[in-house]
Amino acid sequence: MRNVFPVLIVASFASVVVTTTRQSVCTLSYVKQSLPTSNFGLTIDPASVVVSSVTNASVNSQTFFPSAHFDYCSVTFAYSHDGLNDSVHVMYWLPASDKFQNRYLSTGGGGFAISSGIGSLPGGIMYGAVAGTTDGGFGSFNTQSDAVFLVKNGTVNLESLYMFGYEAHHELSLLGKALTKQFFNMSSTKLYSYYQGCSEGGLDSRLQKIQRYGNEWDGAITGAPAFCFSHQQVQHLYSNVVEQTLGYYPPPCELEKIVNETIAFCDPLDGKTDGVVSRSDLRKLHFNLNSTIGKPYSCPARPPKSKRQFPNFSPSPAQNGTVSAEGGAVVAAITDSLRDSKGRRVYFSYQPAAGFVDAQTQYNAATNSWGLSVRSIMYPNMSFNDSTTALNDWYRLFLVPGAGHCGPSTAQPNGPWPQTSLAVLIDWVENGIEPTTLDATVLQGKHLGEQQQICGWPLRPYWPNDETSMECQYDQASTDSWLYDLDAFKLPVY
Ligand SMILES: *[C@@H]1O[C@H](CO)[C@@H](O)[C@H](O)[C@H]1NC(C)=O
Ligand SMILES: *[C@@H]1O[C@H](CO)[C@@H](O)[C@H](O)[C@H]1NC(C)=O
Ligand SMILES: *[C@@H]1O[C@H](CO)[C@@H](O)[C@H](O)[C@H]1NC(C)=O
Ligand SMILES: *[C@@H]1O[C@H](CO)[C@@H](O)[C@H](O)[C@H]1NC(C)=O
Ligand SMILES: *[C@@H]1O[C@H](CO)[C@@H](O)[C@H](O)[C@H]1NC(C)=O
Ligand SMILES: *[C@@H]1O[C@H](CO)[C@@H](O)[C@H](O)[C@H]1NC(C)=O
Ligand SMILES: *[C@@H]1O[C@H](CO)[C@@H](O)[C@H](O)[C@H]1NC(C)=O
Ligand SMILES: *[C@@H]1O[C@H](CO)[C@@H](O)[C@H](O)[C@H]1NC(C)=O
Ligand SMILES: *[C@@H]1O[C@H](CO)[C@@H](O)[C@H](O)[C@H]1NC(C)=O
Ligand SMILES: [Ca+2]
Repeated sequence: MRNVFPVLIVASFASVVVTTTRQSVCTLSYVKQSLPTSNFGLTIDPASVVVSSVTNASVNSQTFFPSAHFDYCSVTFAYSHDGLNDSVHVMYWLPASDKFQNRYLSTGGGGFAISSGIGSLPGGIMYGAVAGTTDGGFGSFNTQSDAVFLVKNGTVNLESLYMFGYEAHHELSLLGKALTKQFFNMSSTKLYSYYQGCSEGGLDSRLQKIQRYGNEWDGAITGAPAFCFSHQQVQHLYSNVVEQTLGYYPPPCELEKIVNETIAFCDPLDGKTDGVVSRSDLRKLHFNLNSTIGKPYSCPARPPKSKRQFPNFSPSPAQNGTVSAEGGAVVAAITDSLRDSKGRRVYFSYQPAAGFVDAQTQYNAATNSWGLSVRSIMYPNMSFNDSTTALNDWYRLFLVPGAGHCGPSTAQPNGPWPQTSLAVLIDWVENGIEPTTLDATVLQGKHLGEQQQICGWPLRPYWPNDETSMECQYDQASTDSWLYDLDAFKLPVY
């Protein structure tokens, strides 16, 4: 099992594997002598260590990093928890010595995947960081936590659950930082440590880990955190519950039409007609869903595709019709979000103009529903402005206009995407440069490559005069529309 990983790496980048003079430290013997020796309650299996040197690997521009080419040393090994007969695999990519910039990065996964395999590692290497990923002990880097959730039917595998929740990433960082220090002879030099992940990768467990192990990282990027996971999963079911309760199952084309109409109405509200709803809050205040009722829609048939190549693709017939009152009512109920029988809110829903993916047959796309649990928990007795100022000292929220879940949205292609957040975070941590706005790039469509800025909460973007100069403005009604009260629960929900 363990020997497949380096092969994967080489194959995916079609790189030449050679050991150069410059990377002469990328050898089995040097890595073995650099392995962590501290007693973390973990035992590394020396026979499991695999090392390979890769030169001039190239990656194309992706959601979380721009295109680049670089050399790296790939190291994988397995460890077990003392007293348990288990086996957890970790993989680290180490930059060439002359590119190393005293940084370490742990990378996260999404959904029930604890990591993105090698997919996120280039994003660390290109900033001179050692980048690490873990399999959580689930059996392989492709095995997700739900596959090992049960020991037997009815019996939860608590070891796997804790690993998924917080242990595996804690250990990944412990071992990765120790390896980095030894490998690069750092002794007393400060090693800056980071985390980057999205969705589950930003999950409350990762936020929770920041609470549990406060000194573990110097900075973390938790994109679209899937926080209050249990409640959030229920929210995912809610769209179908609405459809069942109201007895109306809107054709996907009808929902798409409602989304398109919402985008068309809301796009100019931010002062710039660019196909991007930068102020979804203004839709909440100004858009009446009922205005879509009666609008004609039509979508072509989706013919069947190869099951092998497109396992998640389901064919559908051509659809046409007009938006119905029932369709409008379903969308209104979904947007209002899940409430208990007394009308108290359980979780928040999609931001307006997001696609209604849960309402359809597949899960996962646009949410943009970032939450605010942190401010009121940390600073319960401060005014909104004071607590926000205190919070911004160490925690900043950036609402990405028109984005999908953990990536740009095809429905709003001109929207900006923060591709280089790690560089911004590094500048904040290492150079004290506070990100009042976040650098972003348009990653698709006719404005591909355009640089934009994203406002830091609670300020919101607005183009007051012409479409070229954006202001980050404070808007009380907007702020209020973002403040949710999860009052269905007596205790704070984490
Ligand atoms: C590395 O690869 C890039 C293309 O991916 C190429 O342009 C460049 O010349 C290569 N550099 C070296 C040192 O081989
Ligand atoms: C430990 O696990 C290995 C492989 O999974 C197995 O071969 C071995 O018998 C186990 N040892 C004990 C003491 O359970
Ligand atoms: C698991 O247990 C439940 C409850 O005993 C039973 O209904 C179900 O069929 C079992 N599932 C499998 C896959 O054995
Ligand atoms: C660390 O020091 C050892 C001993 O001096 C040396 O052989 C090795 O190349 C150094 N490692 C790096 C990454 O420079
Ligand atoms: C929604 O807008 C997209 C992008 O303009 C378009 O491709 C799609 O056909 C529209 N859908 C409907 C139902 O009008
Ligand atoms: C939309 O129409 C429904 C049904 O006629 C009505 O109950 C609801 O109040 C309307 N919503 C708004 C915001 O006008
Ligand atoms: C809608 O579909 C029906 C039945 O396939 C067809 O007769 C009609 O022409 C279509 N209308 C539009 C506007 O495409
Ligand atoms: C907030 O105020 C309440 C009531 O005055 C007090 O009991 C609580 O300790 C305060 N909390 C913090 C974090 O200061
Ligand atoms: C909060 O701060 C904003 C500017 O950031 C200001 O416009 C607003 O008046 C302040 N509100 C209160 C209640 O002080
Ligand atoms: Ca706009």
